[in-house]
Amino acid sequence: METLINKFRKMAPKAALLMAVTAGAALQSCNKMGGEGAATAEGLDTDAASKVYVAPGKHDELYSFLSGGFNGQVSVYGIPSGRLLKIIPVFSQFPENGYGYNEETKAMLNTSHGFIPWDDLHHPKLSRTDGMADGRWLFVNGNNTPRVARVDLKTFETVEIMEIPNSAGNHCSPYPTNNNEYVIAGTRFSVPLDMEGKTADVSMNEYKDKFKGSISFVKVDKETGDMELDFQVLVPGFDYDLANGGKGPSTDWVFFTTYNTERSNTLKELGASQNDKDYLAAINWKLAAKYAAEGKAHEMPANYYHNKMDHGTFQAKSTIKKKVRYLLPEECPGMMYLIPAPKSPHGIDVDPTGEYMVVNGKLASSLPVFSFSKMQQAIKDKAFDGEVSGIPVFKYDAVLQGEVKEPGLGPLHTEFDGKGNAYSTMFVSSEVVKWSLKDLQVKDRIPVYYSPGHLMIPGGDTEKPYGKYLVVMNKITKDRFLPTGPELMHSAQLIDISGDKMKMLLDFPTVAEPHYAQGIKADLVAANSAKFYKLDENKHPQAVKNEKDVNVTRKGNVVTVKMTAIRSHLTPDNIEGVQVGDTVYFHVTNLEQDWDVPHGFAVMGANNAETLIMPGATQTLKWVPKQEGVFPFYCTDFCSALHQEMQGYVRVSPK
Ligand code: CUK
Ligand code: CUA
Repeated sequence: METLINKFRKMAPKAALLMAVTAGAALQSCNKMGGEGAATAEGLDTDAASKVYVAPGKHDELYSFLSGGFNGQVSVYGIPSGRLLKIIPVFSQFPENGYGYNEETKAMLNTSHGFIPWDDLHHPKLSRTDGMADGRWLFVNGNNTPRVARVDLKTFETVEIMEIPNSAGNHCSPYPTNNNEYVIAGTRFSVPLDMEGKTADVSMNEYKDKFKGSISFVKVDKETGDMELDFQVLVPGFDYDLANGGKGPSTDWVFFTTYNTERSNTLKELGASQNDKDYLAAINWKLAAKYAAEGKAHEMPANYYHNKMDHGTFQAKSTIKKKVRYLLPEECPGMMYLIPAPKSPHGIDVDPTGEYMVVNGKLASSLPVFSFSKMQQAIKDKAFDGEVSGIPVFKYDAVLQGEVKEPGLGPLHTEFDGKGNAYSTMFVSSEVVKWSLKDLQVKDRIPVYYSPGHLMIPGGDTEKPYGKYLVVMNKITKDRFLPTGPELMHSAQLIDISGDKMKMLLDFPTVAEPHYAQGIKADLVAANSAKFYKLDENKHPQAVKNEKDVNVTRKGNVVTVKMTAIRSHLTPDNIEGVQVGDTVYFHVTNLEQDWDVPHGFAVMGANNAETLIMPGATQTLKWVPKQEGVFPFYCTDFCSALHQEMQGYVRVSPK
């Protein structure tokens, strides 16, 4: 492998770049050649089994939250065991618990484009207190139909989804500032904008002048976590890739990598982008907020949904917003700067001290490190090299700390251990590379299988990384697991980073495609985790808290069934009086007041077939029977020795 890497390094930059893009596959087959044995040996800790073994009945040390990528969900794994603890549906319907199917949660998936049952989720970020993950909420981005969502970690449920207007591909998102003042979300694609809410008439050839990017500032309520879109900053029409925020001295800043800075409407040929460099954009979010508060913001029509789950009634509601405020950088001096960066960079990561901004130059295979204090000095000295749409561009050398020497091929993302080291994934050369922030020298490399995307050190994006484990999320699995047809689960690998040398501990399959992840000490989340919903706090309008109060009522052709579930019966269990073509609502209240005793509810032939009701909660299945007959219903979750007896019938009579 070494020789292949060296061959790339000796090539002319452009040829190397193009080669590097396609080289992943070649390297993977190299890695594979030795067969199973070769793929498992390198870097393996001799004591790996005992380091990841969590005995039956014992708990893991950490929670990790991995994005599900194209499944629109978040999966929760215990670290170090790699055991799957939970899947949390966010932007996609989830048959396991009825999310997005039952009447209560459907509204969570409403957008200005209609009901969207499936999206692409890339980046989970934990809420923060003083720069440290606090275990209260998890913010995630919807990538395809731009949205930001909030998961409440008391219940591990999605409680809020905010659509982002003037955005297309909400990829540099979400970034919570150090006390959740804002969750910041940047668009990937630039969009045509005429500031009057009309966008369709712009020709693709006018891209350069008429397309703009947007960075959204979503305000987060300190107590409740409720989100509100405060304002946007409309930025030049580049493509924006990833974001991360400052810490310590750079706390007020957020940084974005950009590509296609020549603003071409087609990137088909890599050569279409002629620029050698793209930019790292720096925005002072505190100053932006100040400008917005001082009346510098304009307003334009917009149309976006804000969906919220009410925990009292268990019902989600959509509100449609019609306006958005925006700032223009050219009117807000000192708010935004551009730093030249290697062409088409991917991740931007800020070290725990807040002094170094690491840009992962995937195509140039370079890792430049920029200095925040040099950037401050360059602002004072006006060390600029032109401007773009009124935004000053720094001189490269004025803000550069240095470049990591020979990092590897295709750097994508970097995290930190809090001991002065950075760890970067090399997508093309399939390795994690450890290097020192002090001298920018590579200290260690470990091969990973294969083609890593993000990596995560628990706390690694905060001021105090835990520094013991590293989870790397690989894009290609191939021979790591038993063959399962053309597609294999993605593979994550757990690496021990507590010593000088990285040591491979564990492979574990992940659900769909994890992009980023977060890790946090188990106690910070476990201590607040709800065990059930209190029945006396259930304010669902159709809740029934006592079996004696169940009933079936009719209004026109709408039949309302208020029913209960408790071990081991559904009440009522014989329902009469329904006719073909009626709209029937089964409102099922789970009367249990005990941890981990959900009941399921399914009706034969119902197209919204099932739901799962948590203890103390009420959920609703809608059914429009199309045939007459006697239809059974039953509990789908094996809840007691009499689970199989938890059943009943509903009669549907001709109209
Ligand atoms: S992206 Cu997936 S590997 Cu969407 Cu954060 Cu870099
Ligand atoms: Cu309730 Cu099975």
